Amino acid sequence: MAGAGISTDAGIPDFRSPGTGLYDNLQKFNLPHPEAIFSIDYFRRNPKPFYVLAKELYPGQYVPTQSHFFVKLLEQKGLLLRHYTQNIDCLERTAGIDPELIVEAHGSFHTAHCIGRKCRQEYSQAWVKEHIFRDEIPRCSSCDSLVKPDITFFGEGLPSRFFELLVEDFARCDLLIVMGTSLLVQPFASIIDHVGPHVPRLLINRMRVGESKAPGAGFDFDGRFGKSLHRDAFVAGDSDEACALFAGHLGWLDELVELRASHIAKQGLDLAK
Ligand code: CNA
Repeated sequence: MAGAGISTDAGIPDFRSPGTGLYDNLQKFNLPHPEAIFSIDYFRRNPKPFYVLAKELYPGQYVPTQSHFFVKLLEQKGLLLRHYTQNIDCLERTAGIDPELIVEAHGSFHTAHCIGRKCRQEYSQAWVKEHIFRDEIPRCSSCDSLVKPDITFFGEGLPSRFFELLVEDFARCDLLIVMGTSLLVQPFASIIDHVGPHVPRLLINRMRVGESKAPGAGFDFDGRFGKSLHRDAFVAGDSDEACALFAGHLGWLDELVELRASHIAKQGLDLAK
């Protein structure tokens, strides 16, 4: 399970990191509150701030991080059951992870729809992108309502794929890795409790998050609710460093470094620039 923290080293700000997170840097939009930029009610009234931000963060301008390629490596080793991400930056797809193995729990820029209540016409990513980069608000050619990328805003339901795969996947999971998320957004945050009671859970994050307030609800790193249930571990720090550390212990470090390097070479990118 992943969140915005696995993409910060690619240069995409997360929401809640103090100082660098998006929520501390939205003053120019004059919003009633920071979450408004991703709220469906506010978007219907004033879509411009979202589209300005979408242009800045648009997928395709960033290189996946070591953390994304660690997940790709798990796939190559036949160890990845599924990658549940809250991210909308499409960097998992860019890293070459099989889309069948990805659940984009908060949607993505990959498709878009008219938000007219009766219309719901689908639009391609390319069509929406053209508008965004011309600083135009995309509007439906049939009903003139706003067209919005299929990312899940506050006030909207999660994609059906999330609920369809969740039950079976989490019942089959034998190690849950959670990286780069504050675990504050529901229902995503609570699914850590859907794995079996003895399945080890590893949190890799800059800070401890998602901790138990009651037995069986959240991480219990210190065994507060009984040593027999002590199956949670926390690695503090950057997810890229932690992924490199684990890859090293597993004897995969060269493969991990090579995966990212060959992606960069294939794309003809020069990261020194
Ligand atoms: P968040 O609430 O901003 O939390 C991010 C967490 O990651 C924090 O606890 C940070 O301490 C931690 N963190 C930041 N950088 C690193 C790093 N390099 N290594 C390890 N930990 C790090 O973001 P969440 O994902 O928890 O919140 C869910 C929202 C954020 C979803 O709805 C996303 O769509 C949304 N979002 C996505 C992106 C993206 O697609 N890249 C960017 C910003 C926000």
